[in-house]
Amino acid sequence: MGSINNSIDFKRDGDVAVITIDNPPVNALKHEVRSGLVEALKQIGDPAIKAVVIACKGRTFSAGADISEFGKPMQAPGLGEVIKAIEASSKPVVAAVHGTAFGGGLELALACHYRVAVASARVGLPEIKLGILPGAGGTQRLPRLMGPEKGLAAILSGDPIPADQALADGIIDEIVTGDLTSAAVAFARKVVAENRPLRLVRDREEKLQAARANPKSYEDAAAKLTSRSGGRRAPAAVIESVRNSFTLPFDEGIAREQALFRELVVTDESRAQRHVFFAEREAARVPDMPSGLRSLPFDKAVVIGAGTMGGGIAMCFANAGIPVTVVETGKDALTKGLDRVADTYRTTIKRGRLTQEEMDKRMALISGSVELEAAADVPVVIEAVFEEMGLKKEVFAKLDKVAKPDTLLATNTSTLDVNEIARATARPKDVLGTHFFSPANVMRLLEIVRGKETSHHMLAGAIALGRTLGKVPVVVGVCDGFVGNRMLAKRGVEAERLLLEGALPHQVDGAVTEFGFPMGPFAMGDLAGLDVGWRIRKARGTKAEITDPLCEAGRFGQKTGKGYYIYEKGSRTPTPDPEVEAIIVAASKRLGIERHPISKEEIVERMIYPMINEGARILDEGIAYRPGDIDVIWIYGYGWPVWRGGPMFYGDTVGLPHIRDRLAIYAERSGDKSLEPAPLLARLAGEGKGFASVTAPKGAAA
Ligand code: T1G
Ligand code: NAD
Repeated sequence: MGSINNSIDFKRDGDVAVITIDNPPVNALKHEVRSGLVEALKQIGDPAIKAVVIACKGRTFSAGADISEFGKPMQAPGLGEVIKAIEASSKPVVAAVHGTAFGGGLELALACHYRVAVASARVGLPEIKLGILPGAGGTQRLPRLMGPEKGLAAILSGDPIPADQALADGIIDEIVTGDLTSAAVAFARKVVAENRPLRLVRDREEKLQAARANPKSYEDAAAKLTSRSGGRRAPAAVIESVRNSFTLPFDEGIAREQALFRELVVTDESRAQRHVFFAEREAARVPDMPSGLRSLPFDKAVVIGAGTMGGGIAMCFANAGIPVTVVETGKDALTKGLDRVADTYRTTIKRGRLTQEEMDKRMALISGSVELEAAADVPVVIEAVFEEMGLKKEVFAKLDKVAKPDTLLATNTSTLDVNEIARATARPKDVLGTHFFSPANVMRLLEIVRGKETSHHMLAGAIALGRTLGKVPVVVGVCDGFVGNRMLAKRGVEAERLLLEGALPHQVDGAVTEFGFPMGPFAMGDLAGLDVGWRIRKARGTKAEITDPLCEAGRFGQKTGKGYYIYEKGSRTPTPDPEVEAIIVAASKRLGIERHPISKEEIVERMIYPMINEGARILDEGIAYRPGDIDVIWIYGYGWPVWRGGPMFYGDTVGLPHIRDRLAIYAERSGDKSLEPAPLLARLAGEGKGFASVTAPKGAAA
């Protein structure tokens, strides 16, 4: 409880006023905080007060505007008024920064005359990650400290800037040690004692001169930085607004920034990215999970199998500083697997994203073995051997004998029944799926597959492990392909149907990448390896009219240099291959299908709507708790464009009645009953509702 209101406290430390924000967990600048700040600043007129410090309680300086207030009528005072009140001060105002001063939080600090920070602090303007731009002066003040080009890069990436870098860039004036507020008060007293100038950032023009002298350099930098922004509105608005910082008078720049902010905050793009922000945090919540569960100490690990996935998973542990042992069938396979890991690190070094010293440190954390006994004394084992049920059950039965009690036993299977694998042990409560995505050391998603017997203790452990490895954990139930691959399979069937009817891989991939995916279904198939699906189909006795002949011809994708596309040696660039076109045309002929042109719009509908439909079934079956979980899975596991919010959010944006009607047409045309609108989708469409109205059933177990 502050002296001004619940969120704002005003204290005197001698001749320095200390205004403290206290709105846990991240001091978001909600209405009460803003009005409290304006009230507090009214009190600094007291002649006994020589300077002011603005600080925050808890784990961080303000992380910005309260995102949950967006889309609602904004209550006055706005952040702009708070900033005006700070800039109107005739006494030095010092911001005391710790944790993450993000968005409006940094803009508040930039309105102060000086900023001091602890060494662990980070600052940034991440608004672009919410489909907006800084709306409280960030695009006008940050370029005045860093210069327009550096400022532009910082705002377009939205990434955090560590304190030492912020000091070098002139954002922070001093890095302090000891108690932050006391150090800030001392700094403020020094400013008064040394009669330092009260320069507002708004009046700082020196860093703008270079851009004014050579605006082309800015335009070139802007073009380079947004070469892959795919027509999204926010990046273009940021470029315009930062340009205004050195081409318009300050107040005009501010007015235009606010206008752009108002335009963007109501776009589907921003609504989508705000949805993802909260959905990502919600996704790790398991409705029936008791609180206060004891977590597992993940201080070492074992990975079984050093193939495409095993190697990547081992890198996740090493990247998190956790020693890991990789177990393989024999020395050759082990050496091959560890060599591939080293190659991957070397590629990262070549790209300038890792130092040799860092690589050496991580490789030193990865050891190899051909003995499963290596798993005798570790808190977690992740199995990533071939996708064959018999083999996996054999491995888990052996693990059951070797591993100590309370070991998290996880399988990386992408499709198999986790309950059946668990039953190969006497401790099914300790077994679950940890479904990583290829390349495992890059993709951030971790589908945690909860088995019927899986204990809350192990579930909580797996979620915590996911976070430790820098992943976005989402808990799902057991079914064929879980959530992501189950929906992907629907897209795969329709993608092959499109090829048979008249499209070619590059046309389908072109439409899907234009929609916003980094790559289309066929290039993605080539990356993951067409043989994975082929092994599964052979095991099940099902077939694919086009992909099977490709695999029989040894075209497994990038790993064999040929798949749906052909790849030059050492290149990952897909090139259309007339041989593939011939195989496709032959398949259409074999099946008596008349090939015809298919529009981009139809391709996109048939790539997306069947997945949304399957998502509705997944929700109905309780395999996913919330529509947002499905969206997070697709954004972090399958490259769904974040500014479209994920398949379920996108479905609501398009409107479920339209999707229902289109699906009915495609089902009719193809005779494929699985394309008929799912009961949940049809019901919501009929009721004029969206998936957003679907919430996690209380106490639900996936
Ligand atoms: N508004 C509302 N709630 C927020 C929030 C925010 N800005 N930031 C975090 N939360 C909630 C979050 O939902 C979660 O809630 C809890 O706080 C802990 O967060 C004018 C307009 C600061 C790095 O984009 O990046 O300013 O799930 O789990 O991992 O120009 O939160 O517990 O119920 O993420 O330690 C710009 C967003 C806003 C920063 C902390 N600011 N936040 O990470 O905890 S736009 C941002 C973060 C703006 C101005 C514009 C991270 C964090 P719950 P958490 P964390
Ligand atoms: P892979 O063929 O590249 O590697 C499998 C490795 O397991 C091989 O190196 C093999 O020698 C080793 N192995 C086999 N039996 C073993 C045993 N008894 N003990 C130790 N090692 C053994 O396969 P992958 O693509 O890495 O797939 C591994 C698992 O991950 C599968 O279950 C697959 O479904 C799943 N998965 C694959 C992907 C993908 O995109 N490739 C994505 C997610 C999940």
